[in-house]
Amino acid sequence: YEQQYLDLMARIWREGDERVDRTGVGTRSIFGAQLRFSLADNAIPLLTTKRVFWKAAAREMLWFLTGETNIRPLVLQGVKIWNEWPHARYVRETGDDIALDEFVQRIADDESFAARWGDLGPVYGKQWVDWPTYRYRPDGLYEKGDGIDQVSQVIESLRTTPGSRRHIIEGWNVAELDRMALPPCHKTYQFHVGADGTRLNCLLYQRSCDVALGLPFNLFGAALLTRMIAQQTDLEPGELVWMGGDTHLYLNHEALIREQLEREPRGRPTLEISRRAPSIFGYTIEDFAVSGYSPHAAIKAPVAV
Ligand code: THF
Repeated sequence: YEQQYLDLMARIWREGDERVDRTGVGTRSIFGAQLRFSLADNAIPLLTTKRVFWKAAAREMLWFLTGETNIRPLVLQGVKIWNEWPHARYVRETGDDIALDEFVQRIADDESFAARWGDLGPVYGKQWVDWPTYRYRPDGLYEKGDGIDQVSQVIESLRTTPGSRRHIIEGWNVAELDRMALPPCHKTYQFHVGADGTRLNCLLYQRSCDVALGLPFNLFGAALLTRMIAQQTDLEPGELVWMGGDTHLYLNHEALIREQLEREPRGRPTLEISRRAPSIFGYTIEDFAVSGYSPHAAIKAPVAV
């Protein structure tokens, strides 16, 4: 299964078009890519050709499910993957050229500082469980309606109308993109019950994908979400299909890419979920265990902001 990832990485590096991207770092990119992973028998798409900090990816997924958009809960759990964006905004808006580590420490120590500077805007979690709605009044103006919990709705629709083709969690709220620190990359999750009615499949559409740093996290996260939803809906895990739009490698990840492509995959890790939580919102990190994971060493690389 991992070979698909390595083949994609090799192909982008070999054939991708070089372009200057939003971050100014530069990428090689292809447009349109697909990967497929079986989730049967607890199989999990977790790369072994470098150590992936799957607990950080799991904590990020649990954080999405809380509806939270402030990085503080992640910071307090030692998850660093979202720190760069609030830091960049702080430096830009205040002119205070504080170091990243120091900024993150302040987010941890000072709740009101975190409230002011730690928020990413209405990103994933907010849209997933509290998509804003508007009610039109007779006078033609509109007022705020109740938020939509897409996650609960998908679980309900999987239970009541499994054959539906509308089991979708959408992050791309057009009206709110301009208030997000970053518009969603993994923007659409579609769930699907296989023809025999017992298996839950997931298709993730990602509009923009950092193959070296982000994709390993995104694949694990999507697989974990599918596993939790399968458990909540009494379905067996089926398949994860991943589709990428602009699928790229950053030019400054060259050393990582060369190193990783020389390594051989090591076995097939599995993910066990130790208990069925009372609802999709009731899982904790202690409920998840990965077995059979003895990866090659982690490879450090800078994230493009
Ligand atoms: N922006 C860019 N340029 N790449 C991304 O992958 C990305 N994301 C999220 C939002 N914007 C993005 C953030 N997710 C790492 C992993 C996931 C991220 C961001 C960074 C990362 O640096 N991983 C390292 C270290 C992990 C750690 O310290 O815990 C790694 O080696 O995996 C894609 O959703």
